[in-house]
Amino acid sequence: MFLVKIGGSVITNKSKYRVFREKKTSEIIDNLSKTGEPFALVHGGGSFGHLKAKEYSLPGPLTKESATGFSIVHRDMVDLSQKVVKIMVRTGLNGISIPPAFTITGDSLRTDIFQDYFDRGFIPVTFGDTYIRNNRVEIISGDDLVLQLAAKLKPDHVIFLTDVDGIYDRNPKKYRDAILLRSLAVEAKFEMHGTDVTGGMENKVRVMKKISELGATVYLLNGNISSRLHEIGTDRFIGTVIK
Ligand code: ATP
Ligand code: IP8
Repeated sequence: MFLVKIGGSVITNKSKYRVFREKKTSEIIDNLSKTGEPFALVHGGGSFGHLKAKEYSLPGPLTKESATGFSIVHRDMVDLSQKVVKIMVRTGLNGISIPPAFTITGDSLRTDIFQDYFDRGFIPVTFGDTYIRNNRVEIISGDDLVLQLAAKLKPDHVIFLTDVDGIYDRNPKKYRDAILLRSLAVEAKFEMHGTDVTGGMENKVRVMKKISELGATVYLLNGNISSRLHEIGTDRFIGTVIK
């Protein structure tokens, strides 16, 4: 099976509040469906998550102000997730969105719910979200959820889709001579989008390495060119692979 994280950098315009990229998202869902592989889906927040989280200083202590931020970010993320599920259903895929805020105990997702739906032929969908822990409003990134789900669902392939061709030796958006790393043999430098609250590419690479230690092959490729999903495992594949 595939476990796929669709980055917020692909399904939203990260700089403009709540701008959804419906066409790009449809192409991804369509290409995933055409691989014929069963899959589970996680998506990121992009401009539905990070902008308001930053505005309300989340994560942080639970206050009147941060509680408002909690409700806004959670509402926007549920909304984004339903937009994704709507496309899935239109494509003939039985998606079900499972919000982490309902299913997190401590910092751990109730992954058995995902397994149950998957075993019955549904496609579980989850997303980076806000949740309450002790007296704090926390944020869990989609990347960290992929790690928790990978431990439970034991996918053969874990796929991260972002708006760049793979992991580079430094930020390709800033350095035009950045080199695409086909594997992770050399050290790379990472920078975050200014509005990110969950650690950007650096946290993603940390998570990818941990997932590969679980035994899955992990890929990072460009979700804006999602036809590349069909080239996974072939010589034509463009992206980064961690085994
Ligand atoms: P979200 O958290 O909203 O789901 P995402 O998962 O799509 O987002 P980002 O966290 O935005 O992905 O990471 C992708 C960005 O990482 C790219 O747009 C790129 O500019 C940036 N980046 C920084 N350093 C690197 C690097 N060394 N290699 C590749 N990308 C990098
Ligand atoms: O975009 C964080 O998830 P990510 C989502 O996968 C929020 O890092 C709510 C900011």
